[in-house]
Amino acid sequence: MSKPRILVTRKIFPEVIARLSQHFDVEANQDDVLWSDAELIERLRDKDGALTTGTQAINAALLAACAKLRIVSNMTVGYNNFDVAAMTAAGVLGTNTPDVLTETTADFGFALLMATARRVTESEHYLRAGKWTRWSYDMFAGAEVHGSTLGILGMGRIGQGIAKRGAHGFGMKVIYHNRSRLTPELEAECKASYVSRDELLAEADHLVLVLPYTPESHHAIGSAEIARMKPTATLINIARGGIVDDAALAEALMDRRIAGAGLDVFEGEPKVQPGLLQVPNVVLTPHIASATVKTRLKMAHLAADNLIAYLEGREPITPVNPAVARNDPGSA
Ligand code: 8YV
Repeated sequence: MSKPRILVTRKIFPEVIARLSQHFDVEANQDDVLWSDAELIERLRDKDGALTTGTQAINAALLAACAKLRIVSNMTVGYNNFDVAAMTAAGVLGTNTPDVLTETTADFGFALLMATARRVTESEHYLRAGKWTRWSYDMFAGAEVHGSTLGILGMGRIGQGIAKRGAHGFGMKVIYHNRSRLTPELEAECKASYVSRDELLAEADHLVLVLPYTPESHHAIGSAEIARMKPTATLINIARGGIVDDAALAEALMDRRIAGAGLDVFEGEPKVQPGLLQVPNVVLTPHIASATVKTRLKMAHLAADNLIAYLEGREPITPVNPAVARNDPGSA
C-alpha cells in the first residue's frame, strides 16, 4: 500500500523530516520558500496531511481545492490560521501543540516584562551609541517589578505560568481577567485574584496579554483601554498581533500616556507598525516567545506525532476539532 502523502510548509528540524519520512511520502519546503496561497493550494491538492507553522490560512477556499486533505497539524499552540468551522464541515482535522511550550513562553513573557520595565534595550542602544559618559541619578530609571501589581488578560496555561513567576518569584500581587474564572485551587496555586476587565486595566502596573486571537479579541486593547491604564504602566503582548491596536499604542507611547510596551507579536507581522519603530520606550522582538531549541523541537515532534497517529488510524494527541476524528471512518 502506498504511504500517505504530506506537505511540510516551512523549513523545520531535519530529524523531524527524517522521522516523518519513515511514515509518509514527504514534500518538505526545506529551502523555506514563501509560497503564495495559490502555490500552497497547488502543492496540497494531492496530500493527505500538512504540517504548518501557523502562518498559512486554512480556509474554505483552500479546503474546497484540496479534497484529499484529512489533517492540518500546526506547529503552534495558537490556531487562528484555522477556519475551524470550515475545517470541521470539510471533515479536516486540525491539531496544535499546547503544553510543550507553556513554560518557555511564560519565561519569555517575563523576560519581556523585565526588559520593558527596566528599559534594558533602550539603555543598551544608548551605551552602544557611545552616549554613556557619566552617571546620572535618573538615567534609565524604570518601573519597579518586585512587589508591583501584575495584570494578566487571558488566564490559560501560559497566563498561569506568568502568574506563578510573578507571585512566587517576584512577590507581585497578581490580578487577572479571563472568559471563565479559574478554580479556587488554581487561583491559590497562581496566587491570582479574578477582577473585571476595567479593574484589570486600572490596577495593573504591568499588563500581560496572553489571550487567543478571535474576532472578539480583535483590538481588545486600543486607545480607550490604554486611557484607563496608569500612565506609569507597561503593556506586554506575547499573544497575537491584532489584539492590540498597534497604531493607537504607538501614539500612546509617543505621548507617554503609558510608560512602555514589550511586543513580541504585531498586526500584519513581519511588518511592524512604523510608529512603533520610532518610539524609544518599546521593546520589540520578532515573535520568538517559544523559541528555545528544546521547545521548538518538542513542538515539531508533537506536530509530527499528531500526523503519524491520525494518518495511521489512531487518535490524534492534541486535536482542536476532535469531533472530526470521532466521525472519521479511517480513524480508530
Ligand atoms: C510561534 C506561537 O508561532 O505557538 C504559537 O502559537 O505563537 C509561537 O509558538 C511558533 O513558534 C511558530 O512555529
